[in-house]
Amino acid sequence: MHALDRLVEKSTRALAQRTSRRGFLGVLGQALTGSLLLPLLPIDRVNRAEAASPASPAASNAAAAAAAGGSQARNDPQACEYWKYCAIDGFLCSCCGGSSHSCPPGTAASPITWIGTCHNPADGRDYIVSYNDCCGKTSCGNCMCNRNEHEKPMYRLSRNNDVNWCMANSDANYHCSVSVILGLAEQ
Ligand code: ABN
Repeated sequence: MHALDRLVEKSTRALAQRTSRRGFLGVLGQALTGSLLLPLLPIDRVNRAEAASPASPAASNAAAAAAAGGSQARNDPQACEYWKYCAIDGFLCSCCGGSSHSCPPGTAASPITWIGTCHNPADGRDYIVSYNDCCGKTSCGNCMCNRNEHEKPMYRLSRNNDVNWCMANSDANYHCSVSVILGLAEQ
């Protein structure tokens, strides 16, 4: 017989002599009883319950404040979440001495632009928005905002914002970006 077979047989016999069938069944029974009782042990489920329904006033106040903050930002021309900025990419001119739709003094709007369609939560309508870069000064550096809703890849240039649209200006230095409403988007 192969030496390995002999070794396995010997150790199996030694194990069988050392353990009784009753002892084995006892250990098996203990293990089964333990695993059946495990789910009955007290477990702290408070966090999961709170996540499912924020019953505490503090939790619901925090949720309401976050929602209010979000809607406030959608109406703030200096916030990236402002509704008209849905496809903007650049420094907000409203943080650079201009407004959401007008270039700061000393800069000129690019005559070529990219466009987007943004939803106005105030009246529930969609608007076509032109994004113009303001040119003629070095980068403003304030309120960088990059949103890409409905943006198209580079082969649809007029729907892409990753372009310096100051390229057609006599001074092609990019300063900041504005968003100008062109009209209602027809369905
Ligand atoms: N259209 C904003 C912009 C300007 C310069 C470089 C990339 C994007």
